[in-house]
Amino acid sequence: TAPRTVLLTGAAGGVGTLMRERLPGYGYELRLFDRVPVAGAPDAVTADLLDEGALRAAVRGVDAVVHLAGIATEAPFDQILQANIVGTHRLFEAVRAEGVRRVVFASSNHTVGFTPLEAGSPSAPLPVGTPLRPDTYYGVSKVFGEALASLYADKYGVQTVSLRIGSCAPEPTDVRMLSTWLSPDDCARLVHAALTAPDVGHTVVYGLSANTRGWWDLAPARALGYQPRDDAEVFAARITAEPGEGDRRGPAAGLLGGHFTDLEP
Ligand code: 15L
Repeated sequence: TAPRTVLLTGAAGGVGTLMRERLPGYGYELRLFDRVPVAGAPDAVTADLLDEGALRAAVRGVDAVVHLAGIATEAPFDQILQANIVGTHRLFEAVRAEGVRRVVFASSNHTVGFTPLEAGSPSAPLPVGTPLRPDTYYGVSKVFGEALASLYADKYGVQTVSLRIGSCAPEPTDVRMLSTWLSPDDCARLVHAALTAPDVGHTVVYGLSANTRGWWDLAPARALGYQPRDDAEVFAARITAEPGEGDRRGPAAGLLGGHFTDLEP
């Protein structure tokens, strides 16, 4: 049966905010969780992922979890370790202990950020099975999360989908995002597909809109039932570069992860 009650972790964050506005439209009843208060949501649970009691209580009784919580960019290793690695482990442990049947994990394109641009083009998009080349400790933590999702699927039968999200924002704001953009509406379509597709085991998919300049293979997401409706190209004139030109400035220009490949923790 399709999940109805869903715990959204990281509900106050960037993607969390966009999702809590949209997922109820698909019929989900959301329970919100974040370490900071969620604006306009007095019922949200305000707790840290490392607070096991609070996490167990939040997970109890839901049909699925959409796990968006964690640090969303590069940071010192100890911070990534606690928030993204230990935190995601605690989440999966709570899920296993409470018998929750499905987790949708927010992974990232930065799991493959050191891949050269040439490896992913609109005509030959980068496959999910490409060697992992994380561009940051942040990207490494997402590789860990995908591995954990795989373990909990194989060992404990939790249905898991890892979404390698591109750039989820209201609009693309630079040339790279003409390739990486995931519109908020398409993100909600993707999360809904990941929550409802049957027999996913552990599935990894890229999450982007149907971008004319998209770099990553959308076939795995489409196989879940995802049908993107947006294309960053409609913003191209405003952002300026010609199709195919890309943003060629700087040392990070030749890599899928863009400026993340240059970030210092
Ligand atoms: C990510 O994984 C980040 O969380 C987000 O802030 C964006 O920078 C995005 O990737 C991106 O690659 O644009």
